[in-house]
Amino acid sequence: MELRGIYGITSRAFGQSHAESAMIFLNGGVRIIQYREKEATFRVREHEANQIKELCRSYGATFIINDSLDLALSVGADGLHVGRDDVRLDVVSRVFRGEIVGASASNQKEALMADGDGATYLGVGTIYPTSTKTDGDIIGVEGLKEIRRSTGLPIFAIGGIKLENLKEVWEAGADGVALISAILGADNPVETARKFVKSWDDLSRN
Ligand code: TZP
Ligand code: MG
Repeated sequence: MELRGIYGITSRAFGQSHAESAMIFLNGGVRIIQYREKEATFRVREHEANQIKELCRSYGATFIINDSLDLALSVGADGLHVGRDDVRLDVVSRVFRGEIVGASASNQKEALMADGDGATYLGVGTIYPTSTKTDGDIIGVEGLKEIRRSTGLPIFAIGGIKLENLKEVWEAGADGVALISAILGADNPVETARKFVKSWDDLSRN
């Protein structure tokens, strides 16, 4: 599985359901999808995650679950993404058979710890202010560059990323970008997803 490019995170913040969010990303050419739901019951999340896993299978996309090791085990996800408030990476590596383990990092220390504890990629942010997550530190592209210098793991930059700042994030050394608002909140989300995929391909080729 190639850990680079556009990474779509499902969300109900812009009116779509999680399955609809996933379909938008997939139809727009995005091939890494994360299911992120912090409020619903386990059984509701299990149902939604299974739906999205099947969608990902039929598109040949990678399916990652946010936060919940139990959910990732239950549905057999390809990957799990954990942050500082979630299950520890050493526990994940003991019990999770999925090949992808993502960890959030907002500074060099967290990046180095995640690297040492077995993460296979990093979610690095919050890069720019965004309405979908307001509790994280804004680290800017300077913070991203510092983390880039400290690890060889694939880095997905996250937070406030738009078509207009994609080049800046690419130049700072990200391997990909994780997105909610710029795609799911766009007037034409599928078309916008396509633009992100193409823009990232163009940047990577040149
Ligand atoms: N972590 C940092 S920002 C964010 C998460 C989960 C939400 C995604 O940001 P955006 O600006 O909606 O793409
Ligand atoms: Mg989390």
